[in-house]
Amino acid sequence: MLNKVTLIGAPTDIGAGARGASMGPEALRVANIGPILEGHGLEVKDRGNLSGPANPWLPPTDGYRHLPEVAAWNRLVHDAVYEELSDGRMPILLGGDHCLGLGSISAVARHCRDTGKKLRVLWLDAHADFNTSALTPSGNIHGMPVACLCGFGPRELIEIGGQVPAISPKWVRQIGIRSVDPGEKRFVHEQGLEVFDMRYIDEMGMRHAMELALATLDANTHLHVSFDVDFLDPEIAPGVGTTVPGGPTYREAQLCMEMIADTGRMGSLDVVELNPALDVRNKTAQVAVDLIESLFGKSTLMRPKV
Ligand code: 5AB
Ligand code: MN
Ligand code: MN
Ligand code: MN
Repeated sequence: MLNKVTLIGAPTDIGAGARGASMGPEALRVANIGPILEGHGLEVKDRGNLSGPANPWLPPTDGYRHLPEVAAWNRLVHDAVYEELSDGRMPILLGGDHCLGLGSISAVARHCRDTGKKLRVLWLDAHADFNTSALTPSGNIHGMPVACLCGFGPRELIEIGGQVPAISPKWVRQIGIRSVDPGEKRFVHEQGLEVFDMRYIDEMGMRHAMELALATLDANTHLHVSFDVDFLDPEIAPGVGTTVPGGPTYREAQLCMEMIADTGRMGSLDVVELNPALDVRNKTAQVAVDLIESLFGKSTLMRPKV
């Protein structure tokens, strides 16, 4: 794993259905993300925040809300993430809502094409984010990034990384899913996304789900982790715009992160959908930072002798 990381703030809620994710980057900094990562031996650079268009808070047109602004933010994210990867650093995108996964992952895919690496995307989320303008119940583009990355979306969103589609559905593993819209569900099956939903995690356990989700990684794999904070159960993470009950507990989420760390293959990370306006004393930001520590190898790892 790279030991140089770069924090990239993208303070926007342009793709979301609730205002407030624009305050996410600062809440993560207030929860000490930088110094805590430094405490794990990483060299941390904070590039500060990107500056994109304001949120005009308009209703959707033709199935998309704020399409030009979403495209503008994602171009900024793409360029920053691509630059850091080219510099041999691991970008950590501090969102911002999840529409930004589009810019981030299209840059990662481009970097993988440049370097001949195999890409795997781990999507930690309550939602599949596989809507299109025809399927979406809301028009909110934070519910569409995976579909856009796979080539299903408007030109200005699918072409950001230079190649359409940016990724194949076969490269994606989704964990923690428990809220999928009816048309979206059909489309997920049709495109063959690999989904480990909460029922699967209940029945088989987080350990088994993660073993399968990480099974095809090899020495040449770049693993991108897209961490939508609403992945977590709202009991521990109330500070998100779209809470869905029945998510992973603190321990299940820790195990998930520890198993990712054990692979040593994580090359980039998004932390998105944190909404400080809905949080309680910044506790969701703190939980997110705790989990990020585990992603970077914090673990007690003490085993009984018997
Ligand atoms: B998130 C919903 N499926 O499309 C839609 O938080 C919710 O990035 C999307 O996962 C949630 O509006 C997007 C109902
Ligand atoms: Mn999401
Ligand atoms: Mn979500
Ligand atoms: Mn959300």
